[in-house]
Parts: sequence; C-alpha cells; structure tokens
Amino acid sequence: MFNRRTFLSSTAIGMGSLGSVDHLTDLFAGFGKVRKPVVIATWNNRKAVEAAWNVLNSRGKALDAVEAGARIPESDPEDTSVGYGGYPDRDGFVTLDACIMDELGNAGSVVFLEHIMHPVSVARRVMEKTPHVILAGSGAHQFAIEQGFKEENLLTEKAQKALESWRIKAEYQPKINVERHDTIGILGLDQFGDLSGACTTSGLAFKMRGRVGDSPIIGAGLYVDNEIGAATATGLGEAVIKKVGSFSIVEMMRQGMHPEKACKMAAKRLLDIKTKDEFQVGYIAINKKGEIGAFALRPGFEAAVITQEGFILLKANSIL
Ligand code: SD4
Repeated sequence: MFNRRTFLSSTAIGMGSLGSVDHLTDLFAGFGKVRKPVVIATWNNRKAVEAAWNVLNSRGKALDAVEAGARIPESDPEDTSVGYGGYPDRDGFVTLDACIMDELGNAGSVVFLEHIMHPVSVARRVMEKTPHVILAGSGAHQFAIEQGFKEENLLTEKAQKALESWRIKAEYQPKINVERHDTIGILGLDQFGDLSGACTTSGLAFKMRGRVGDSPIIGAGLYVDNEIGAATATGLGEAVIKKVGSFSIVEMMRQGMHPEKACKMAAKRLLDIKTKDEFQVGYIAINKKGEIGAFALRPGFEAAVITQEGFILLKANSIL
C-alpha cells in the first residue's frame, strides 16, 4: 500500500513529489471520491504534465491543459519523437501527426503535416474552426498558414545525423523502447470534472514517406468520452490502429473496468498480431473518478502523472 509519508522534496512547480510508483492500483485504493484535477502523459514527459498542471491548477479547462502540455515536447529539439527535432522519414522529411478531443466529444486531427512546429494546436483549430475532423498533408499545411502558424524548418542537425547513420544499413525495424519513444499522449481531468486529451508525434523514425501512425487517428491513438473516461497510446502505431486501442480501453471502462485493468486487457489483445518484429505499445487511461492506469506490452513503459499530491513517474506493468 502506498504510504503518504514517502513524499519527497518539492519540485520545480512547488509540489510534493511521490517519486516512482510500481503499483498504481494500490496508490489509488481507498479513494472513493473523485480525484481532480489530474493529468497523465505517456513516458517521462514531466515538463509537459507540469505545463498542463499549471493550467488545471489555475481553474483552467482540461482542453487548454492538454494542449499546453503537448506543446512542450513539440518545441523541444531534444525530443526526437515529436515536433521540432523529431526524426525524419527515410527521405529526410519531418512529417507530423496530432489530434485532440474535448469534453463535448469534438475531435480535430492533422496527419502528414510538414514545417509547422505545433500540430496539436493546428488540430485544435481543425476541431474548432472547420466542419471536418482530419486535414492531411498540403491541405493541413495551407490551413495552418491561413490560421497564422509560422512555417519552420523542423529538421535539426542531430536528426539529420541520425538519418545519415541509419542510411548506412537502411534497415527498418520497429525496435522496442530504443527510439527514445517520447511521443506524447496526454489526458486531463479538470476541476469541473471534464476530460480532454491530445496526442502528438513525428511518428516512427525513418518511416516510409507518407506513412501515418495511430497518434492522429481518433479511437486508435486517442479517445475521450466525457461520460466514461479517456485513453491514449504510444508505440508501434500499426499495432494500435489494428486493435483500435484507445477506443477499446474506453469501452472496457464503460463496462466498469478500472483504467489499469482496461489498459492491461487492451495490451493483451496485441499478442495476436502476427509480426516477426518485436514491438512495443504502451497505453494510459483515466476515468471520470480520476482513477488512472497504464500498461504496456513489454517492460520499460512509464507515465508521468500529477495530482494534488504531486508528481509521480509511474512504472507500468507489462504483459510480456
Ligand atoms: C506512431 N505511435 O507513429 C507513434 C509512435 C510513437 O513513441 O508512439 N513513438 O506509430
């Protein structure tokens, strides 16, 4: 059972820090009432959850929080899986996918977007300013420019070098946890009890030109149902799409399953995907009560969480 006295020193955002937690269900056991606000993100996206928390903690909406959080890795050149600094496709182009969903069930998405640093914000504009859900490629780019987004070169020297060394062998294998999978899926529950989520990525490093993963696909990389809960995914997008991962987790929560159990069941379903390559998928979820869960196919997945109690880096359990 989690011991509240294990609070560590305060963090950059002036909160207690709970350190790493292995058994999430224990952490949340005994909380009968709704826990809010809460923010949870894939991987150790600590700065992102802090940015989201700052919004939530000043009576902000979950939608604004998840967008603010997702924008952090998008502009971080060191994050090689998202936005600026993201690894390019095998032809040297950085192509971005993102989506967002709000508490009303509205959704916006951009796929195969180039030269725009904040695809999550373009996705939000698609949701709010167009009658559509998805804009792709040059159409998404044109829309972004019309909306006042700046055109930028997103390929850093580091990413260019990584492509050059990949080209020596040019072997494409979706390896587990080795690409510094920092793709962010982020879910927030605000103090009004509303849920929203966002997901943003540069996709798999050295993918084929034109490839789109799960991250901008509503139901696969992200799903939010404000009556029930929200879920998001990271890892091999092809696997997540085939299993409609995030939607399936929300549907399992609808049947009364705890978020962690729902993530586990969704991860288990990945076992019947036939591929010769080893791959990783990680899921996170939150329900209306503010209970959270994370589970992965293989070891190594973690999630960043902030509640009123502080920051937690959650080490997810795995099927294999
Ligand atoms: C994709 N799911 O494009 C993304 C990749 C990812 O950490 O999550 N990387 O398939």
